[in-house]
Amino acid sequence: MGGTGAKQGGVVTPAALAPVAIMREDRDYRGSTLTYSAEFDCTLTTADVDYWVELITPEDWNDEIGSFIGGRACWVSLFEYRGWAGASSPFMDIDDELGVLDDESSSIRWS
Ligand SMILES: [Ca+2]
Ligand SMILES: [Ca+2]
Ligand SMILES: [Ca+2]
Repeated sequence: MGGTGAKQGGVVTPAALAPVAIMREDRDYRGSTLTYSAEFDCTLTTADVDYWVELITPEDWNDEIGSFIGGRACWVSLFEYRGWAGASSPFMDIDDELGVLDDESSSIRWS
């Protein structure tokens, strides 16, 4: 497992299909948007990983996310470093303020 992808066959790419998350540059859903989309809904359990991004790109979005809104029944977990390392947030479907991960998130998992 690595890079950008999905167990279910959909590929997580910005601005395609239906959103699994809309990232916002600033807290309270403000600022620029970065949309991740996929072909399938996430599975109901959060014991698996349905989609993932090993390193947030483009580079100006790394250490920039301030809030997000999930979609496709997906919950989102953010990580401080690339490769899902460092501090992380629990799976959440929406978050208006990321706390210690504000401007620090570098990788993502969806479930
Ligand atoms: Ca920011
Ligand atoms: Ca980081
Ligand atoms: Ca799941």
